[in-house]
Amino acid sequence: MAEQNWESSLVLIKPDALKNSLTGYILSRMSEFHTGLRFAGLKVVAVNLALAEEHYAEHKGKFFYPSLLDYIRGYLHYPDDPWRRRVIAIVYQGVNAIQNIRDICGATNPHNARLQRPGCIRSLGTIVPLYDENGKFIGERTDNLIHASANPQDAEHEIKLWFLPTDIPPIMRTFPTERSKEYFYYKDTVISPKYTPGSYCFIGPGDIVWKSDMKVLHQLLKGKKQAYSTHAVLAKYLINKEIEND
Ligand code: 3AN
Repeated sequence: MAEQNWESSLVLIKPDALKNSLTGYILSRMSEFHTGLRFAGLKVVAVNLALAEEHYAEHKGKFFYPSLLDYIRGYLHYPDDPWRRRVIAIVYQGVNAIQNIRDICGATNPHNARLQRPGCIRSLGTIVPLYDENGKFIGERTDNLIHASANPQDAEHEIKLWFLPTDIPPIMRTFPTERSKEYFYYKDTVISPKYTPGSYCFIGPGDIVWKSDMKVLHQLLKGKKQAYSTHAVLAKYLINKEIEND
């Protein structure tokens, strides 16, 4: 029998799913009644550039990377409706949540999803040809409706990328947190412990933060090499704020 692991997973209902009115269908397919999965966090996110770049960092440099950023940010499906450019981000928890959700989603490429697992969510997706500026075909974009974490390491990284600890009820937080003793300000891509005119305070004393983020912020202030990028910490603090990095 497969090992029974209690896991968290990040699911993103992407702009093409919203455009095709598949949100209710996806939530129903994932519902606790059908899958045993529980919501731990859920929010509507206008995806800022830092968040998109961090989320898809592993694909940087590939031919489809620029279109991937435009896709998750809603520019491709809502070129004329900025207010519709958003995704629904969900943290699910449950036994073997990661693989269970991946099975419901199906393969990355919607054609393969259709062949391998008819009826999976991504079988409803599509692929779109991509051309360079000279009109030469360079490959295909996979509009696959939904993102789901691939493994426990990615799930932890992605949940901490999209969610503040306080977006998740205390009893459901599965990663260590700590209370900040300091202020952290942000202005023009620079993080500082001191206020300067026009800067934005994103963490204050008493705020609950991911422990691993606090470590990165301290490494940053001491000028040390960081465990991961500053944007991976900052991006979630910019979500749905008017201060964005683009
Ligand atoms: P998955 O979302 O199944 O975990 P990843 O993480 O490898 O797949 O890819 C992230 C996203 O990048 C996919 N959801 C898809 O939109 C896009 N993508 C991945 N591989 C390709 C590819 N070969 N061609 C075009 N787009 C791709």
